Amino acid sequence: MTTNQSIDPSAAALLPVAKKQGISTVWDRHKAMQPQCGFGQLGVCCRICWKGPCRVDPFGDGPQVGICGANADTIVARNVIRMIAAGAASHSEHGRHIALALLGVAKGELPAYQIRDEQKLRSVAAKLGINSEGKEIAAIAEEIALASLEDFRNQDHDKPCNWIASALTAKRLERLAGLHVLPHNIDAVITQIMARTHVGCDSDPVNLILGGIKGALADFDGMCLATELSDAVFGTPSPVVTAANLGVIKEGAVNIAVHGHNPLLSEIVCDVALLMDDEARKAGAKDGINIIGICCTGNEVMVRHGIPLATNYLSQELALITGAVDAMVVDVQCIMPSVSEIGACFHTEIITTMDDNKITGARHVRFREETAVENARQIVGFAIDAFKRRDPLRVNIPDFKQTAIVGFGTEAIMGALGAINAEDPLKPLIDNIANGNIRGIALFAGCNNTQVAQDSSFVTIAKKLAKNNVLLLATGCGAGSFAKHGLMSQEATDEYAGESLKAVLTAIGTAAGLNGPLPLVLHMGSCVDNSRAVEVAGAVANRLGVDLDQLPLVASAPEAMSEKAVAIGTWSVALGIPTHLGIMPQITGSAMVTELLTETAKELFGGYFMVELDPNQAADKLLTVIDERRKALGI
Ligand code: XCC
Repeated sequence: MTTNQSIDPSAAALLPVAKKQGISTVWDRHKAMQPQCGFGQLGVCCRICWKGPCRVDPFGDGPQVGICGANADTIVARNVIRMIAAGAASHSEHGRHIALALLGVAKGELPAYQIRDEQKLRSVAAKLGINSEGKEIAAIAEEIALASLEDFRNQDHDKPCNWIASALTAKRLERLAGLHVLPHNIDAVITQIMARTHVGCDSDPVNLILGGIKGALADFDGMCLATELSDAVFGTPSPVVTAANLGVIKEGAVNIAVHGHNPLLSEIVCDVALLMDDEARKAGAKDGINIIGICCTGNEVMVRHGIPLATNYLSQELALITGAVDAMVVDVQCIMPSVSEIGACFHTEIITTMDDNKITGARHVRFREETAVENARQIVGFAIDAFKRRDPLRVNIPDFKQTAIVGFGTEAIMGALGAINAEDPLKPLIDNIANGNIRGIALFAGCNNTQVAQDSSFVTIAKKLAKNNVLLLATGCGAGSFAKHGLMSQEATDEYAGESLKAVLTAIGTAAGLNGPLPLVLHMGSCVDNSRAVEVAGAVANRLGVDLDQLPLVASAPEAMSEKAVAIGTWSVALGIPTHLGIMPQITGSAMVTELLTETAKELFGGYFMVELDPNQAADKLLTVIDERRKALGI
């Protein structure tokens, strides 16, 4: 293992174990894949029809157009917007699943679930313009579920989706409407992207990219509803102290890893694990059942219930190589197919649960909301049985874990600020931005990628920004990186925050009853929870009477990998946020598309992509952008 692979100490401890046991990991496969296809890296390989594959010669010597006549600009634009469509489909399908579950709860058909946060439900109703006065909770829930599902059904092209219309500033909505990129129906917009990129359809790269931006905004809509409805059903996050990294696995417990994205399953597994704890103890597990999280399912249960996070995307296989995970139960997205093979090298049950997400070699328990408790009991039962087969001689749990204070959703941030000024919670934040104590705000999102040493770019950029008094927010596997490396602790604030940022975080944290500062990085949740950051930013913008593209706010996805990250980055740009990528996006085979997304976007949306692979320089560039914005605001 070299630091080229990961800076996570658990990886350093476990990769030699994997090697010794002849188990290949994502890093081995990355190495075996070299050199990677240059045409693919540039985005100039077209596989959209069977006359192809075609690829344009980037050096100008060979063919400059595909067999149908599509040039590099068209090919690159088509490829990237299909990625956006897939990302939007993933988040929105997750959102639809939650909306349908909320409808089931409202109708009394799903006894395993309740509305855990009625206040949130009412505030969601208000946001969507639903009058909840004098209505029963179930009736309000039904109206909200139907209004959410309307975002998948509306056929009026001039009527934007309900959630996006409720989430953005009036100025932003007007700007997006003017560019004809406001989505009216998530499903329709995704379908349009697939249709317009079919052979012989849209070949104008600008028109294609605008279609992609509409798809990215549909992605945003799906994320907003997934987040807000999940809060109503499972509870709104509030600060909780927990831990992260593979040291959260307990030798004496039945360890069940929940992995994927959708909390509908993991929430019930957590509930049922409590009920079956005795059974685990009877099977010899002196510490009962220990639920641990991976990827965004991990983030969901971490921010709501303080369930410890075992790891983020790139080291999901290493959790299995500890030899102490008895079951890995997965729902959807970001689950490496390799886990079933590695699970089979140990006693570990890999359990898939969703009809549209099976893995060859894994056990499948068909999860249904109607039978959620029964399904979860079966899953926990498999884990307990597996525990009995665990080989103690093969257990290698790295002794690394860090304390993490997590659970900073919009309400928690407003609550903490409200402890300083109850009448006007935004005032302390705005005052401290205006006087420069907080130089700006950076939202970290996105995955890990084998092209970067795992977590290294996140950690390097965050430390530099914090030193320069930038307030840090994080979601997804970015949040996982910070939690694992101890940056979501009060000690990290003391150690890494610049003086003025430290003073602000200390004042807020102390007033909010944390007995010290807020953590250096605020964990807002999973990837769909990026919508929470937009909510806070929108409130600040509204209060200042400006739009999102005027705020000293930046986003960074330094280790991005998935199609979902492409969609998120693109809506971030469309909302006016300068968005850093630390991975070379697969678009550079077209100078035109590259310019559109990094330059022209600035004029159209105020936001734009900035690509910088070196994390130190990326931090400097983000600081420059923050300062530009401050200057324009006259602060
Ligand atoms: Fe997946 Fe959300 Fe990326 Fe992590 S950050 S690798 S998308 S789990 Ni979403």
